[in-house]
Amino acid sequence: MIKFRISSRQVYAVVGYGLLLVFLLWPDRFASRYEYIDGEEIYDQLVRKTTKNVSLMRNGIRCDYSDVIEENVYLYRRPFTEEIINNNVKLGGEWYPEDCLPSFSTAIIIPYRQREQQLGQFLMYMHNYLRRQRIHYRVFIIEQYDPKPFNRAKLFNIGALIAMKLDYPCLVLHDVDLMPQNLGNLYACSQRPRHMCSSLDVFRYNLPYRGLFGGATAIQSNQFMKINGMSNMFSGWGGEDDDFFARLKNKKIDICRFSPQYSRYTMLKHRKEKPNKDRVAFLRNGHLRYHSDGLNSLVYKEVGYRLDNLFTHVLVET
Ligand code: UD2
Ligand code: MN
Repeated sequence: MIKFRISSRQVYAVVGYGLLLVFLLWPDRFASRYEYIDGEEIYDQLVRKTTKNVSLMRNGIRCDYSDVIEENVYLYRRPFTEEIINNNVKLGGEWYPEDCLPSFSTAIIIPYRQREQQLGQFLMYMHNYLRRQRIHYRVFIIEQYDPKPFNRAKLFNIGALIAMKLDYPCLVLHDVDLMPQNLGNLYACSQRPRHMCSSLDVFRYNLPYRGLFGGATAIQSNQFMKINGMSNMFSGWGGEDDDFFARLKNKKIDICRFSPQYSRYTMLKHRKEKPNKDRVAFLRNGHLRYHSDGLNSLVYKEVGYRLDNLFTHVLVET
């Protein structure tokens, strides 16, 4: 009889390689499962609402969105990623279809500072993408002008106020480095606030945790008002998205997601920003400030407002 002796090192190696194999062959093994809205239900979940000036237009038939949703075309490819096709975008980055009446008006709000190359790529692709969706939209770039730590949530509050003054019923709060890959992910608000990028390449197309509400979200303006917007106090990287989610939960507003085929995004490469070391503490006691920290306490200085060719450029000191 031959006796095998297995050392503990070998055991560790086998377990280790085993886990690695599971990780490689079964990528979503450890992902968070989540409920989602399937393709066929998407249209019924959307809130059909436009700005007044668009609803006063009388140019005939309503736009049809069924092909956009059903076909869910993969668009993140050339030429759409490389050049603006038939540029008929209005000054300030606004567009609506001329041959039908759109059902949705969406303000796309981008917090921004020193990501020039990403901004160029974003504008190019997104104007191709959004026009194909036949919605009415306008892109707002809210740029932090001061050198203080970057304050993503505060920039969203500023953008939301500006968009709401212009009567936009739906806000899409969007990172500059995220590109939606499939066309069926309509940039319109669902009844419940929506986490749009639940299937992201840098997370291996998985949702890391159910409460993740960062990246790209769609929320009705009145819902954003109801939660007093986002906190102005998270400066630097992290936490502000979780606080946003907690604010919704506090008002018993449930969120939703579209199915993964509709929620695929790619994130452009960048180095990781320095995390805010107070983020966990701020998050933990955030509930004490929901009423006093947000839209109703927003203080900032507008140092520029310009209608650029592809976007409305708001320059602010935070
Ligand atoms: C994650 C979240 C993001 C946000 C962040 C924490 C996802 C997919 N992304 O992204 O939504 O919650 O963590 O704050 O869940 N920005 C600039 N200039 C800067 C820094 C940031 O323009 O110097 C803007 C830009 O739009 C960028 C966004 O802020 O996309 C988020 O910053 P990030 O991309 O560095 O954060 P990331 O990828 O870790
Ligand atoms: Mn990023």
